[in-house]
Amino acid sequence: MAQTDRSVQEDQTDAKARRAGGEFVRGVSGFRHAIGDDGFPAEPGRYHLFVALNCPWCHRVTLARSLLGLETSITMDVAFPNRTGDDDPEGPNLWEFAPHRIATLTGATLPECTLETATGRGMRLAKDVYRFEESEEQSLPVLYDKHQKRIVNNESAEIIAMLGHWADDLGGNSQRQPELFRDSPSLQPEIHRLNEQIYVTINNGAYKAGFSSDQVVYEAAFKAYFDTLDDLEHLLASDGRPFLTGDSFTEADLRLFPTLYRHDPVYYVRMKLNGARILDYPNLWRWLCRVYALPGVRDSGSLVHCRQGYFGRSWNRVVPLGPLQPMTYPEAYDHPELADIAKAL
Ligand SMILES: N[C@@H](CCC(=O)N[C@@H](CS)C(=O)NCC(=O)O)C(=O)O
Repeated sequence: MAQTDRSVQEDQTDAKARRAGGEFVRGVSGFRHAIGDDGFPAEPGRYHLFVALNCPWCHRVTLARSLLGLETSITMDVAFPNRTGDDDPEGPNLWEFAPHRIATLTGATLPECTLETATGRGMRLAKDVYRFEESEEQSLPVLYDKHQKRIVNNESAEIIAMLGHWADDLGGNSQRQPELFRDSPSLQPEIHRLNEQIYVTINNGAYKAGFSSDQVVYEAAFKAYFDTLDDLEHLLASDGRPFLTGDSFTEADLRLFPTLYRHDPVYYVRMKLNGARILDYPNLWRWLCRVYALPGVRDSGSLVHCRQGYFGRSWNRVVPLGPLQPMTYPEAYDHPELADIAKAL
């Protein structure tokens, strides 16, 4: 069996038994074509993304799209943050393109949500896009070819690498983030090491803590999550580097951001990761504010969608209002100095 790249996906060994034992085990994405392969040339205006803004894997992809200046040449549809309920004729837990739906958090529709605009069939569900290719899958993100009306790939780790590699051919501007996906040999080993640690203990680790129904699994995931936050805090503190591998923003930073962006306002409560706030890690907090200030990052995500999505269904649709101290989020991400205040307290 091929060796699992643990920076991309979860090891599936005994997955069935582990799930039965209460462990959350993430499945593997089935569509793994690549731009540049036969039939998928790198052309501006040809590709489309299906995403949900509460999904951290989708956030990787919207970040890469914005940071690489691909907002116009790669179109995008946004699903409603709460998936279908038990009353849906197609069943529960399905991503729906339904801009008319009302968010309980705001009492209004969400302006970012769209209908499905790429297949030419106005499909209601992401599952319908898969079903058109006789697939039972239903996850987001999806990279779609509007010319062939086909799914290219549904693995975020591979989608962001493709957007990085073909940014200029796709009509973007790779010079906006010169070190992003530039494969500089000197940085690659450290980027890969960080990607694997961050995927296993932070990106997927948060779900293992929040979605597992076994205390031992939860506690192991909780410990691994905060051990890695400690490691990263020390890494940044070691020489005051602005980004994880040094002076440049790289893929390792891009992969860490979606989880830390969700930690204080969502995961602290929803994933039971209440060991500390990111605000309690002065260097990680300043890193989070630094990345948030990069051109294209602020608009690549939405905490309204995150809060509505993560609390919408399993929490009786009642969305917690906090945190309010030291200030509301995401406004707090414009204030790197808050870390010093938090430390002084
Ligand atoms: N390995 C995939 C994971 C994608 C994923 O699990 N997405 C979630 C949303 S956060 C999803 O759509 N889950 C629904 C499902 O798989 O049924 C990636 O990174 O793209």
